[in-house]
Amino acid sequence: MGFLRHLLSRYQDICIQCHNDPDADTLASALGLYQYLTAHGAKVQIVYGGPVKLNKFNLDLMVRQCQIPIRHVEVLPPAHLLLVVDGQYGEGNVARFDAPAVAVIDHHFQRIPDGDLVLVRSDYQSCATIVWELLKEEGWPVERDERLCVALLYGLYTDTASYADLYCKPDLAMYTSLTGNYPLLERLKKSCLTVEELMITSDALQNHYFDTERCYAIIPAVHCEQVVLGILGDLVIQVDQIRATIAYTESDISYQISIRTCDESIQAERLAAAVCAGVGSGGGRSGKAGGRLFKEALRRQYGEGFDIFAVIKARMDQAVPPEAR
Ligand SMILES: [Mn+2]
Repeated sequence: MGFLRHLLSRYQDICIQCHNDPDADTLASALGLYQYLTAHGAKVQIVYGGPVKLNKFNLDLMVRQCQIPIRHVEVLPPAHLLLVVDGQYGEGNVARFDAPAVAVIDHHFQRIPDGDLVLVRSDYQSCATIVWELLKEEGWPVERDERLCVALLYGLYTDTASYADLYCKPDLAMYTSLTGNYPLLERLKKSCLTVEELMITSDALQNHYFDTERCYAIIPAVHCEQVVLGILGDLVIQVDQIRATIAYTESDISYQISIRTCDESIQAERLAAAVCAGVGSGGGRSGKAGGRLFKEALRRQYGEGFDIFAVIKARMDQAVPPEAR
């Protein structure tokens, strides 16, 4: 029996919880599950908690146009099952609510014990892709619903730096399967940066490090979304002497990275894999790559007070050969 059928066979009153400060991926995942579960007779609500209320232009537009019935709560409404999406129960970015039963669908590093209500695929680049696979498994015709297609694609888009860092097979499969001509998606894609993120971008450019021997750049960005890292990399890789860039930012349990290369002696996906080796995962294709370095793994390897810049620099020095002149 598929995961969703299994949920439905046990629970008919379900509260879907998005992670705090919801992003497009958690919203898309919630919508997909909401549609399927309500269509099969369950009573379903979508909520999120935490101090920050949805206020970004693009997410507001997504919520309205894709009709995602999400609301902010301080107290969990009564439900038989709490279903956490794009995050894990008990994690810092998921407001903790007491619930009679908890299920989790997520694509981050697994920090909770396995269970028959837990589905964590850490190698997936977006939670939307996991939901898409679950819906397909139940024969749900995702592609017939434009709102849902747009939501799922936008979740993937924002979690993979505008698809640029897209490398994982299942994520690519969803991309190929759902891609179409959606005016709403085009509008959403061109609304990824907030004014604040524009400032983060300019700060990050200001603070870049340029290695003159190996001709690569490291671009540290204040907490931002993957899409911002991609924009930074796409810009800095165009600097004449630079052969590779790595932009990174801190999120709650990991560091996100985005890599660009333009020299055939340095392959982006190999560089991402080398930078993430043993402490996370990364991959990519044709000059673009992304990945994550998990803090817990970094602490194990480098000690409590590790310096992320030094770690990344050491790994870049190892992986990027000096330029042959
Ligand atoms: Mn996600």
